[in-house]
Amino acid sequence: MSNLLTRRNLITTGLAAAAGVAGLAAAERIATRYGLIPPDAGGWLGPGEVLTYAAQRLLMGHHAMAREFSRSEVSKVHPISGYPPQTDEYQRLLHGGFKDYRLPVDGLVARPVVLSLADIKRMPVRSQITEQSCEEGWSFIAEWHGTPLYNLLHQVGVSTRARYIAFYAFDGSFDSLDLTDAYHPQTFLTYGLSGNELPIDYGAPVRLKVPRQVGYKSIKYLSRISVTDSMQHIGSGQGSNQPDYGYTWYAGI
Ligand SMILES: Nc1nc2c(c(=O)[nH]1)N[C@H]1C(S)=C(S)[C@@H](COP(=O)(O)O)O[C@H]1N2
Ligand SMILES: [Mo]
Repeated sequence: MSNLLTRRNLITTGLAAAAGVAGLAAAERIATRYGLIPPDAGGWLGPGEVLTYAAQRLLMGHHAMAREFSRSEVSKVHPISGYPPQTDEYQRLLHGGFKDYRLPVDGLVARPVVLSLADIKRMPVRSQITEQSCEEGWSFIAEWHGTPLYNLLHQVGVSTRARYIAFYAFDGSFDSLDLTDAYHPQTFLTYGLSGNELPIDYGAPVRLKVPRQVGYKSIKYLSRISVTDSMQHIGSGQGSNQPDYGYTWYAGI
């Protein structure tokens, strides 16, 4: 029996037990229909991660919100992960005050666009005071400004064939979200921090904020967004460069 089947069985057996579903075949249909099998179940994920994804999708539903805080709870120190991109392209954009910054949004969309920073700032402005937790053990609460990603997704018209949104960065990082997390109201395209422009260290000019997942899903220095029906062409097929460091594609908290 393949790993995929073994792990599928693990979920469906658990589902059948937990939900009192009559029969494994019914549980299997439910797990597939409601998207409880993560896209990487056949590969490098352990059963634990598969269950985490399934349990969060089941127990938290599609609209569970990350906790939001008040301004008085904002952390004094905002730790930084990584370094600003050293590429010529990024350095040129930075020195031009990001006037020449362009964000292509392509793939399975009706209306591909190439957005300037001004275009992004014209979308409805929202803020969130949320906690970012790094897999390395630190976290901080900060106030971020931007627009919910769903505004962009509505603008470009996501195809019914779409399953993932891939995010690429100027420093070579990349990651992806399923549509549940991509359309989640707290998933933001972010260009401001604490009432100011997004500082370079925190991902200028535009980053992703995904407060329902661990920090590495909040890709900084966004250079391209692409809508796809498969992870096959996102990196080496794992949908993220984090698995190269031993971390999982789905990192819900
Ligand atoms: N492009 C890019 N995005 C990135 C990273 C990075 O190195 N490059 N680090 C990630 C990690 S591991 C974390 S915890 C958060 C940290 O965000 P911060 O530096 O704003 O605190 O950014 C994430 N996004
Ligand atoms: Mo991190």
